[in-house]
Amino acid sequence: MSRKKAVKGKGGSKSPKASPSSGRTGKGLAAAAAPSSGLVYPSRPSLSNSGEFYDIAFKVMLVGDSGVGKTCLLVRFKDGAFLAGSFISTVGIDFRNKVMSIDAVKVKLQIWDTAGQERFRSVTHAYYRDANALLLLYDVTNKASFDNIRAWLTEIHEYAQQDVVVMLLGNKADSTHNRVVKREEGEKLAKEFGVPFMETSAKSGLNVELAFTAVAKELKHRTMKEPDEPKFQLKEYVDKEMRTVGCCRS
Ligand SMILES: Nc1nc2c(ncn2[C@@H]2O[C@H](COP(=O)(O)OP(=O)(O)O)[C@@H](O)[C@H]2O)c(=O)[nH]1
Ligand SMILES: [Mg+2]
Repeated sequence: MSRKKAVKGKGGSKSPKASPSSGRTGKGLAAAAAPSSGLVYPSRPSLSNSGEFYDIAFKVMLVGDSGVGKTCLLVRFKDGAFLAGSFISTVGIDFRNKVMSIDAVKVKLQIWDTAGQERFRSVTHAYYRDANALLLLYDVTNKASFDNIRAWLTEIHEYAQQDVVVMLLGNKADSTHNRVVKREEGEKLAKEFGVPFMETSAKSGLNVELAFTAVAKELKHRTMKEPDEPKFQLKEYVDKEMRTVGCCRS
């Protein structure tokens, strides 16, 4: 298998390749064109000398109401840091690349963040169309963000690819005093829509790595599954690996 080189995502800067259809939505949504197979290849790998090699690549999008912690989740996953304060919510970043090793295969996740468009739920349909996976977030301290999940799921079902991997994340699980959405409510909603669910915290790091690893594993297995290999069970994997708040995972 020949390895490709990842072009490093630069927050708030140029995208690797602006697709004509998404140009009108602002640079934050200018997406790299994805071949119909779902794999994404950097258009100009020679641009970066510092990128890592990878075998397969996928686009992951973060969606959910403004303020739920999408940008913080991405920064935590990519840089291992937590950004406190409100300035980040208006800024947003466009995408970050991260190469993960999944069963000896280098999987590049190109993770897209919205740049504030979600305030008006005007995330464009082009944004969904190219996604191989969507992480849908609500904030456990904000009931409205939870109630809006149904509307987000409706959008997703309408505009995303049929086989898109969707995972529901209840973020800010560290905020025990301000919590208004019970974990069981998240579980129930996820079950209703048949999507895997976990609570996360961009602040403490709870389940952040797991959420992205689970998505990478699912996408890798779908793409590279041997005929006699059993199907990867995403939900079972998540349920087994997940740790609850107050426990041990970071
Ligand atoms: N306590 C806590 N605060 C968080 C967490 N994630 C994000 N925040 C805060 O929530 C606010 C909005 O986060 P941001 O990432 O900008 O949300 P976005 O609009 O969905 O991108 C910021 O003040 C963050 O510091 C978390 O896991 N726990
Ligand atoms: Mg943001």
